[in-house]
Amino acid sequence: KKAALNWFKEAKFGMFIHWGLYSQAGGIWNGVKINDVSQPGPKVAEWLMHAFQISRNEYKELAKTFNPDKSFAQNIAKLAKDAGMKYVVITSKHHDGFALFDSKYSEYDMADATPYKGDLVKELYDACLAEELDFGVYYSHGNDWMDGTDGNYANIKKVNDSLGIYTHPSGKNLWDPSPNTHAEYLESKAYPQIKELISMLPELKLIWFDGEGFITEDQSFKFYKMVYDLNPHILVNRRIGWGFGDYEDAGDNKIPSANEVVNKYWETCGTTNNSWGFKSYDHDWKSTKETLYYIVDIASKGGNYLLNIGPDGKGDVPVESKNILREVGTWMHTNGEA
Ligand code: FUL
Repeated sequence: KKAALNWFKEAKFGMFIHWGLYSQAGGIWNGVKINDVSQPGPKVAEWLMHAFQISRNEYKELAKTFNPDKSFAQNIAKLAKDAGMKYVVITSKHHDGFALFDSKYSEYDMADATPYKGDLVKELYDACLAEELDFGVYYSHGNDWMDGTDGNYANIKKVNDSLGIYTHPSGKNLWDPSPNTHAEYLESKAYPQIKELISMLPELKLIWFDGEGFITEDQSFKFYKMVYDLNPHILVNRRIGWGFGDYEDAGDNKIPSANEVVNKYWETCGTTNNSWGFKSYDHDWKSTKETLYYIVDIASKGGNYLLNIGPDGKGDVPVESKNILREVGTWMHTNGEA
């Protein structure tokens, strides 16, 4: 772990990519903007299924039209490299349960359910290594609206409440839950998929877990041990749950003050507008200046900045995002940081 933590400490600047079936909708469903729904929960575009309470069968239909350009992986790797980034982290499976890779444990994935029929995670991994960029995957382990039913949610909340631990108030599929238990989902999908990713990606640097409010301490530990046993060089983030993370998370879009930095190894993840996934009508972009301020302030406090892009359904990155990254890259190269 020590070598991996040293790598992380040096990396400073990475690219986060939120991309999946929801990217095709751009935050709009049947003509309604996600910001206009009354359903409580985040109004970010990757929460489409949750916000509109789309049934599992209907949501699955989105896979039939998910057919991005073949140049996606190359384009993204180049964009990250030119921006002076050192690592790339992509949503291998977000809360909607769809895997961007070819999984033996679910048909609901890029290879089996889409006309693209490929493995986008592997393609991006190869493209990143070719650009000498390091590679990580985001994986929503605690939350899976397609296969991780919610029967357990009430129990977990009760236990958490008694321990004074916060449980996300929403975020479970209570409108059309899957028939299995949450523990069955972990055994049949989440644990095996984590193993698949690790064996498929021998140079994997980190796994960015998410959805920690929904799993027990034993389950968090099982994830931690599984990763460690298969490849001890892989780092895991705080959101694996229950204090097992290798590095701290400063909170979304949050720059901690110097006093708030409690761990030597930490990261801030941030958006370029106000959504992680592609939201066609969100034009509230951070300026290049503001982005540079984030990079420098976070680096000066010893952290890493994981800056997000949300490509659309075809895999195109919004032009405003691309421009920010290009200008940041120019600054990085001029100042000898890349
Ligand atoms: C959160 C998720 O619910 C968001 O969709 C996003 O992935 C963010 C980085 O983490 O927990």
